[in-house]
Amino acid sequence: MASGDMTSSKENAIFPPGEAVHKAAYVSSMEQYHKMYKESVTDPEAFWMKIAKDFYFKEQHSGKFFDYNFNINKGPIYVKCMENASTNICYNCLDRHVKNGQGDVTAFYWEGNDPMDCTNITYKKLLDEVCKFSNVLKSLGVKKGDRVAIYMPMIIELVIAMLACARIGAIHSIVFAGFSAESLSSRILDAECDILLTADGVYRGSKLIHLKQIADEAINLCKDKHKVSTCITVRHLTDNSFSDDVSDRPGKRPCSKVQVPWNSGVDKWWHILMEGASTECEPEWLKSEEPLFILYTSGSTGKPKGILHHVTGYMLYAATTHKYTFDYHAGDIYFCTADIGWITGHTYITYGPLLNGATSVLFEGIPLFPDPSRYWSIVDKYQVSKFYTAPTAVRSLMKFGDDPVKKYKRSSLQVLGTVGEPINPEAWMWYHKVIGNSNCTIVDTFWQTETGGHVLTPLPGCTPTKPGSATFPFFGIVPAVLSENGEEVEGPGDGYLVFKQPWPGMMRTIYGDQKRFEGTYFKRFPGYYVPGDGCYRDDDGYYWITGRIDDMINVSGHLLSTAEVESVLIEHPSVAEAAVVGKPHSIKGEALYCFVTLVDGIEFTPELVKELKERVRHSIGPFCTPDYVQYAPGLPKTRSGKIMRRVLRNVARGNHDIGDVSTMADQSVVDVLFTNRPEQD
Ligand code: 6R9
Repeated sequence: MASGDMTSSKENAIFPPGEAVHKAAYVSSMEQYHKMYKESVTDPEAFWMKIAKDFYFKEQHSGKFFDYNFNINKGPIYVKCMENASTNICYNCLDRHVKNGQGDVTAFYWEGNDPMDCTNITYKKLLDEVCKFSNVLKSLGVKKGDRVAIYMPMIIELVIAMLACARIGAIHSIVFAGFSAESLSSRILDAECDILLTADGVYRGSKLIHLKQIADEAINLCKDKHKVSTCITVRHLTDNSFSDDVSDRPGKRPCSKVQVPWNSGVDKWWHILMEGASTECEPEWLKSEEPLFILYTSGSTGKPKGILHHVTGYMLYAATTHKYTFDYHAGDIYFCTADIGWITGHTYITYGPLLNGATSVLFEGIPLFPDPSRYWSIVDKYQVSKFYTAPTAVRSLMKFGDDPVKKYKRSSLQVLGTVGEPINPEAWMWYHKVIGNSNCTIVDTFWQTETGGHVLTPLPGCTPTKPGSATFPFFGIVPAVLSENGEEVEGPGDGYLVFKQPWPGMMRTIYGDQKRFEGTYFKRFPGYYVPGDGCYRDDDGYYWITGRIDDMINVSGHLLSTAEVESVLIEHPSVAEAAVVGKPHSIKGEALYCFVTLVDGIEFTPELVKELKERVRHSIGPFCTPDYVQYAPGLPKTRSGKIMRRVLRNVARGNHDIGDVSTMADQSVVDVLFTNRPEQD
């Protein structure tokens, strides 16, 4: 774990909140933050019930706000919040605003990969489309509690699909459309999804991705264990299903760019199913503690974990964090660059913004296409005031210098958010000075798929920020720093970040695996939720995340387990053993560095390296292609046979100071590894 020394030099710089956001902020002083925070943790019921008043509940809540057990020694872990109320999150995202006269407000400006390709959709129109698709799902037999797999690009139909599931009480399981067929199939299998939603294809930059083909492959891979009965495909590259008016989308590509394989028993076109579907659909009223969605995240054993979120707690938390962290007001234009396939997209593209009646930009493309000024052209085009991206994107743009940024004014910007990994102070400063013209507040938001929403974050109207620190806890969050033996560190110091009491948006379990849920998050330190990150608290009480404490690697903001990648490498017939570590990378944060021991008699060749890289890329997804594959005649191991990844991390970095190796069985393997290092950047 990193020590306090590492962060102390950065602590000197403190930035006040940006003027513009401070002036009209919901929370404009630290006194106010402290007051609200105090109530949120000492009387959560009073705090959250005031917020719950803005939402529609079919059955009102009575009794305790929270019922929970965080101590594994006292019985099963559980969290219940407003348990006996009933509601529907889709109703709260759409119907509520339409009934309040906000039907004509734009919910999304959709900006295609091609800069000429754009459209928008109002709350009313979105509600109509969602009701239609809800009816389509119902007509296919989908009912409350059924799991629906979604493998779609960043198009409005993706939002429609997830809200339609939520409306009828089906559980959506969205799989990021950059995952391979194998990854998709294992997720379909784990949740036993009968229905899969996809699109014909999508362009990412100039690259065409045949989503339907990948979806077919996935269905085929699971067919012996589980049959997907229906696959619904959006005709995205050929036509638009919610508008007949082509002038809506001036840059629309001509038809028939993609050949779509078709299996008549299983496949259905989205636009055909939608024809004539009714725009009326009564929502399914769900109890607070009924499931809303599953989202898979990497687990340190290699098998992804299906994080399960329930309706009411997630709803309150998504809305409240979005409102306060971005200080969202009516009239703001909000743009989150994440993909809906990740938790950031679930909470801060779909649910949070819609619950707050916001107007957002939904962007299909990538930051470097057609050139590195794309984000800023979008910011100016829609006059974006609140912008949310990842450190990896900031770093990849930084490489091109200031000119692409300065081509645009960006004068509408007020809040700049970051998420996914620790942001290095250099990138923070560039984000602040160059992108934000030194006028914006940077909100470095620390959270996880499991937490549902932000848990450590500045509030943009009041928190003085320090580059690289996620600052202070959000309302309702009680963090602590624990030492190796589980004692709470008082005052400044470093250790394990933990949370002491529940908050509404936290996960409820791992789908189908309560034991793993308890083992992963509650076993190491009984009585605490353990997110798996190290942290340092400085003299002023600021929190600094120092990185993962397990064997997880963060590549461009995507968490991967070493075991997941190792198991793919080991499947290759030439590989006897594999060990994977992260190596710092100037843009991705960390790059995958793989060590492979080969089966006797096999030669280590450039072709084999290529094959192994391709294998990982193919079986997990292109975003996690290894940067390095190194031949390892032997791996450093403890006497009990555990691979010493700490030593391998030093080899990857070329750092000969490998520390204490007294537990290593055979120290000579390390010298060999240092001489075998492949060419580095
Ligand atoms: C939202 C999201 C969660 C892990 C988390 C941590 C890292 C996320 C961070 C951050 C430092 C931040 N992480 N935000 N580390 N500063 N602002 O990314 O969810 O994909 O589940 O990843 O990402 O390690 O534990 P998820």
